[in-house]
Amino acid sequence: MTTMKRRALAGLGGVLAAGAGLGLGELTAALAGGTSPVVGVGTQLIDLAPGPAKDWAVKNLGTADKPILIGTVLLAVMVFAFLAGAIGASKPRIAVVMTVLLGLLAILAAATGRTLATNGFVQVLPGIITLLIATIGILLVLRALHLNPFGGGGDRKAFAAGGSKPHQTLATGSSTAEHAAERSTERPAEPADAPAGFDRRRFLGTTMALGVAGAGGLGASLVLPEGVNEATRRGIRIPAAASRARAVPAGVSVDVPGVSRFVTPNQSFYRVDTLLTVPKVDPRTWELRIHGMVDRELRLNFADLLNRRLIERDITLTCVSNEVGGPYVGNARWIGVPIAELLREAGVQGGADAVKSTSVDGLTIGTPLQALTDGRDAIFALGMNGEPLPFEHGFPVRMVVPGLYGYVSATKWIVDFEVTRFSEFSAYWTDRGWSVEAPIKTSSRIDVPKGFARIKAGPAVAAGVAWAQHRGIAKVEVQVDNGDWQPATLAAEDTIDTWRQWTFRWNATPGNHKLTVRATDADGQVQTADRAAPRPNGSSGLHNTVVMVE
Ligand SMILES: Nc1nc2c(c(=O)[nH]1)N[C@H]1C(S)=C(S)[C@@H](COP(=O)(O)O)O[C@H]1N2
Ligand SMILES: [Mo]
Repeated sequence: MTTMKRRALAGLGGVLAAGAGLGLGELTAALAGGTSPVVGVGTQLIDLAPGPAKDWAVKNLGTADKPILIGTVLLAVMVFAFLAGAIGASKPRIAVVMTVLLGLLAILAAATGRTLATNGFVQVLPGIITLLIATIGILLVLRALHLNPFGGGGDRKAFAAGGSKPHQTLATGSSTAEHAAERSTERPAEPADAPAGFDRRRFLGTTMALGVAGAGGLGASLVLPEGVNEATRRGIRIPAAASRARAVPAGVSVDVPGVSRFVTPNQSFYRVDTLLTVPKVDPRTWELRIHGMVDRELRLNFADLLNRRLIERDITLTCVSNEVGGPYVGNARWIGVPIAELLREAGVQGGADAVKSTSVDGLTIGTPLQALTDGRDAIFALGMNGEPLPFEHGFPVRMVVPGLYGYVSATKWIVDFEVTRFSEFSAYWTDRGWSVEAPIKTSSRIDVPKGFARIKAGPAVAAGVAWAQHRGIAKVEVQVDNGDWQPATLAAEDTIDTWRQWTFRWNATPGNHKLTVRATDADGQVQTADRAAPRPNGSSGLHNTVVMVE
């Protein structure tokens, strides 16, 4: 057998050994909980990634960033494992060391990553299984290739299992013509110090077993139901709110095709989070702990929340990462428990100015205490648009606070709520260069016409949305080319916490025209034309669109 072929086989063996480790590691994670090796490493990459890299991914990959990251991690592991095996064909000890390193990486990611609400050992168990299985796997592969990683300087010596004639002992029962041919052709062809022989039957058996373990483990981990399922979620009945949202006024939606729907359907509601897999938290075991600088610590389960006074409100959510004209804004009808009432029950102590909330995956968000107690409708939301929260949007419970960007207020999958001081902690995003406090900036967007749309000359209509949550929109104006600012027609206002639609009728003359929009909030603040990137506290600048009039 040629050295090349031998390296290729060893490389393949390395891949299958790592694959078996990963597959059974994933299965352990699915069965016992703990950090999945692939997701654990991927999540660490997200958390360690420099801010600009993350911004780039959010902007250019959107929700595909997650599958792409998982695929990249898997590919990198497989390339590394192949190299480990291939190098092992001449230096078997290195193959073992590299494989152990892979396993250690999974354990390290689990041990240092954001902690789930499980105990420490369970957390790293999938990583340990990965390390053990992958290491045993590579040892078996090397053995089938008659390579001995333990043989001191004689790395290339065959395993001496059962005597000084390893080939005969290892190849028991394989006295087929094939094997004889293999032996007789390869022996003379290889240099004197080449590894002695190759046990084809054992190699096949080993690699097949590893392949089955890897694929089986991975497959089973994917089909095993995790946490609670969709039927359970849909089965939850949220009682009618004691305080209903007021009926949405008739005129909130302008009748122009292409304008965002006033209520964003859950399926098309934007989604921003740092998770590779959506948590499926079981509401039967879920608990929220309210503690810190309070007189009485509160522990509430899901039923406790369902039994409290519920309020229902329309609130428009916005992500700080939204670029001028961007899509990360959506409006929904939320139902839940007023946060202020629970804070009153707990008794907030003097000196506190913040709440640090934590989600089930360990992500932290810092919110000014004032925004939770100043009378606005900050809620622990249980429902969104008439159904229990979708898993992607924080099931079973999330925070919603009118007027603040999501990263400082909208904790999904919340499990912990600690009254504290901003000086006592730094939250996940603040550690990554985003501002500690971030009220939503007054903004507006042109939905129609789309950029570079072709329209007919004559009477034309532009339309879109504007938002300045918790202040309200007072005015929207449109500028054609460099002309005067002209008032747009505002649709009816639902509440000051929701976005507002607008239309603008103009007489389109042939040629290219630029339409620019700006909003003024109810405090009289005119949306600034100064361009700012989303970091550190939200984009600013005016949205414009160019139309081609024919
Ligand atoms: N647990 C958790 N909550 C989170 C986030 C997150 O990454 N993890 N992202 C926040 C951000 S940046 C925003 S804009 C909103 C988005 O909520 P949505 O995905 O339901 O639209 O959730 C917030 N809550
Ligand atoms: Mo966000």
